[in-house]
Amino acid sequence: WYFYSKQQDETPAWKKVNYQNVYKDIADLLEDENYDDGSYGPVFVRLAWHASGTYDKKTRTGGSAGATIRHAPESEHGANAGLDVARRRLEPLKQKYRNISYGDLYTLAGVVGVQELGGPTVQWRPGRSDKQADACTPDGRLPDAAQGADHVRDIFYRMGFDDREIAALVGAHALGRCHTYRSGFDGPWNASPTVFTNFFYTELLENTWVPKKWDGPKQFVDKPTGAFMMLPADMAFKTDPRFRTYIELYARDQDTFFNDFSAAFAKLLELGVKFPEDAPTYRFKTLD
Ligand code: HIF
Repeated sequence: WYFYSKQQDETPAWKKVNYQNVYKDIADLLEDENYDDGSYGPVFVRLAWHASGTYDKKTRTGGSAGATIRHAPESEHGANAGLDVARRRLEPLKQKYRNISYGDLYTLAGVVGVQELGGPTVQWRPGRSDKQADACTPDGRLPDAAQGADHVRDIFYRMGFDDREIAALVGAHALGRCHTYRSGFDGPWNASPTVFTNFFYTELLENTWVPKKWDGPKQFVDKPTGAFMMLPADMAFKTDPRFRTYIELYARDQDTFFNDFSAAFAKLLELGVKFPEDAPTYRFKTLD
């Protein structure tokens, strides 16, 4: 009996979780007709990305491993405004699956968001372990939407991405919208913000984008409808010649976009994580 109980105690927490069940439970949390465009998927994708995108390859700090995004001061960083909504939505699952780490829960929620909204399968591994507030990253590691191509490159090169990967990631702005009470910007990027498509690229290339006339921060709207938006940082992908090559590729070839996005997003969620050697790689089935 002693031997048996000792064995049990030594099973690492991450091994005691059925991740396909967690996937299903997160998927069941997505739909809510009273929230935004009817789905928490987009804000889960943003949570997973902001939890991960603090990584700095030189100092090997940041990334999703510690889930420091849930602690102040990181939770209060301007770039993270509104993500408390996503964390609160997921909290009951942390209570239900006591052995899951927040880092695994938040990144898995991003995978669910992408897949359940019609995007590609994203490979994912468990085994992140949470850290306390003293591991919070400094403000300024996430991109500033008011800036252009140089800034976007500085931020994503720091994480270890190249131009093609950055251009593939930005297609996620087909999902969701900007909220004046979160970022100050306003509106969705296209007409189907709860479906994962390559419309970010097609809209960016096919529309004429003009500065929005308003008191808010500088952003662009499509002419003539004004229904859709682009951030100054999004516009950089159209004007920068090296980014633009990939934007044109992904606009005409949705399969290549899906493949490249899947790889780049999986890489993002793993930045800085030291996985246990026996952590399996999951390819989750989507719900029907
Ligand atoms: Fe976003 N992003 N992002 N983003 N983002 C916003 C919303 C979403 C940037 C700025 C913003 C990526 C890159 C960049 C999503 C996913 C990803 C908002 C609006 C801003 C300002 C927040 C709000 O007001 O609610 C910048 C400057 C980026 C560098 C180019 C990633 C590639 C596109 C890495 C990525 O995956 C998603 C999803 C949303 C929508 C959230 C929602 O609540 O609907």
